[in-house]
Amino acid sequence: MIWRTIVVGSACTIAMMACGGEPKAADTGMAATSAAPAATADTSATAMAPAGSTGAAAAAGSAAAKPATGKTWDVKMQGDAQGYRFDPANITIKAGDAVRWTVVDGPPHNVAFWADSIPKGAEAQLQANMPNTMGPLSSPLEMNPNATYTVSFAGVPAGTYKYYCTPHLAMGMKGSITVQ
Ligand SMILES: [Cu+2]
Repeated sequence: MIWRTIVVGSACTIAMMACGGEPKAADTGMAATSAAPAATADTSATAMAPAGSTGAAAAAGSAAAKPATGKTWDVKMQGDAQGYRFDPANITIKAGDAVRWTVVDGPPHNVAFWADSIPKGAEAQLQANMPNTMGPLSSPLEMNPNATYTVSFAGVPAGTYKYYCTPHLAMGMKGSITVQ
């Protein structure tokens, strides 16, 4: 009786879709597997972050960081009653500008670009322009209010660079930078 209550309760809490949707999804093994990445993203997301970029990451080692030559744009990293978000989420900058992300509340936050969303040929230089990455195109986790992370967009192709916060991707914390 007690055991049954716990199993049903946790499956509904962690994976509400499974409870409301198809009966077959109630299998506890499936529920645990699908729920785990989102629920524990802050510890396990590093390994799963940008898919399919192993080869490009190796090539990234050949690029040297290029410092910004233009303006620095500020983006806040927030998590409060209104949700987890980058503010502003979408910005347009010029080649050679930099973007500086600042933790306002709700850390840990980070900045991780989808390798398959950025312009062709951008990956090696972008990787080189990202300090202290914890994975391909993935910044370290910023733990403290007022912590900043700055990326130069010098030497990278024009186009749109989509990114997300690894711990809060499941909560919709995403943004984009369009380089003109
Ligand atoms: Cu975040």
